[in-house]
Amino acid sequence: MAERPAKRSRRVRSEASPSPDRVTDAFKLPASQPKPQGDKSQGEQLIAPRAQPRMEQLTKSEWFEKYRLKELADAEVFYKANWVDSKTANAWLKELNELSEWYRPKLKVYGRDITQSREIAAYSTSPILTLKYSGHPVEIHSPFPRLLQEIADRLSNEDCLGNEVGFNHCMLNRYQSGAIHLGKHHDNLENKVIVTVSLGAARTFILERKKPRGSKQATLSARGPADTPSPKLKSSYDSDSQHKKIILGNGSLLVMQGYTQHNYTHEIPKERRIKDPRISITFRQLIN
Ligand SMILES: O=C(O)CCC(=O)C(=O)O
Repeated sequence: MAERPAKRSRRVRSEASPSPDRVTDAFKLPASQPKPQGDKSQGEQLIAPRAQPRMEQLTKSEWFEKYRLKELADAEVFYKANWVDSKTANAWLKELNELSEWYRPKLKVYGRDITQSREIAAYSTSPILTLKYSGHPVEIHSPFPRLLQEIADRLSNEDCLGNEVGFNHCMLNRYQSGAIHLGKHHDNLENKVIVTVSLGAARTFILERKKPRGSKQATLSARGPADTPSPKLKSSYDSDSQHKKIILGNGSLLVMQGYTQHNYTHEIPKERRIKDPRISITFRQLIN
């Protein structure tokens, strides 16, 4: 099936990825929200709703010292291989494959609907969260399935990212083989932290520095996340910091935060020699 051409325009947009262009508030339950009914199968016992996650950025020094890709200027990207062992990763892959919510999202390209080659399944912690992807509403299911909640809890454990780094949205991407790719894009700039857990076939992930308008040595103007000031970032435009290939292995963890989405695009290129499937679990923090 046709995929959106990666170089259609000089301006890289987030359309290749299911980034939201409208998000309604998922975190504050409105006054009209019905009280959760809970599981009444055992007497009148009600299950308390899960507390909404805290959604801060990763600040743990261990991650900055051990896992940060320091060569990427003006970005905070962390990579931890073997976050879980291959047995666990394979079991997760098998279970997620069986979810019933997989579908192929559509993109609008030059006014025409194009069905993407990869499949997605999307979940949120709150049923009132909505988002659109290239003009199409994303099919979001709520709450997280048990396994995804378990993985989110592991991420927010003190032994991992820490309990202030929580997530209210999760998108799965399924690449049936290396012929399936995801074009160059950046994610919605309001995502403060994006975490990718990779399961199955190892795939290449390319981060590429966005070219500032005008001269190569120009100062790159970047807007910060919604709740931070908007500094002018000096672009250190040397070759090392422009381009980075990472092989996302089975059971690995990739974290992007800070100004990464402002300054870099990312993509999963085609690798036709790869015949096995891969699922990526991307946890995000959606904010208005
Ligand atoms: O599959 C991946 O690792 C990349 C996913 C991605 O770039 C995205 O969801 O925006």
